[in-house]
Amino acid sequence: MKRVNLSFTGAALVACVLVAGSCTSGEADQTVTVTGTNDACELDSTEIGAGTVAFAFSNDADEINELYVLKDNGDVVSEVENVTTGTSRTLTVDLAAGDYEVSCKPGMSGDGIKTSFVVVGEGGPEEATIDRTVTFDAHDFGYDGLDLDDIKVGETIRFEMTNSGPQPHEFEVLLPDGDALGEVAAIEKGEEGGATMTFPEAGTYMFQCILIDEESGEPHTALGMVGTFDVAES
Ligand SMILES: [Cu+2]
Repeated sequence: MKRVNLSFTGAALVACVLVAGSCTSGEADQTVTVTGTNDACELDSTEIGAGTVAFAFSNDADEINELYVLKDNGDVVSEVENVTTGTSRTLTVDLAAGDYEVSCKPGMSGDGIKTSFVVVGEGGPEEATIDRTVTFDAHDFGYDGLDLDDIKVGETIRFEMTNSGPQPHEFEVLLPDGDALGEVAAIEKGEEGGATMTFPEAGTYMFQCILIDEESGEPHTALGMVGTFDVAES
């Protein structure tokens, strides 16, 4: 019995990235179909009811693919990566009313191919109240102004990142057990991106940019874009 439970938990964790409590392994209220091809990211419905939504994603592109669900300001709600050609994965998320996009990334690179959709009605997660905003800069290869001191359990931080380096950069935050908490998705030089994260437990968290430097073939983590910080009991 124990073994069955463990493997189920593992599968649920792999299925989606938890971003500010918006990812769920619970029963979906509805299922929509997303088909990724080489040049399209097709949704079978562009008006969806608020609540728990399962995005059944089929990768019909010639390359490995990933699917993002984004708010209209570019914030990542959730994502699924490493979906190989001809396979399907389901991304289940809680959505409140608002404007959103799905983005498919054949080859797992670039801005992605986007389709807008709208969520209507009551339900879904409540917007977290932001306790503080951390504004910082990403460059080749590091983060400047990233103040992660004195964070307490339950605190909600809005991260606002500007990329001043020539290369694209991202900002991923990992929980003490290594699972993803949230991310500022990869942005190009001169662009700005953001993410809102609530810290659910005490411990040592990690932040990183795992994009690849084409010149050296090294991930940006190996070039200095990685670090840790502590979250204390409140
Ligand atoms: Cu980077």
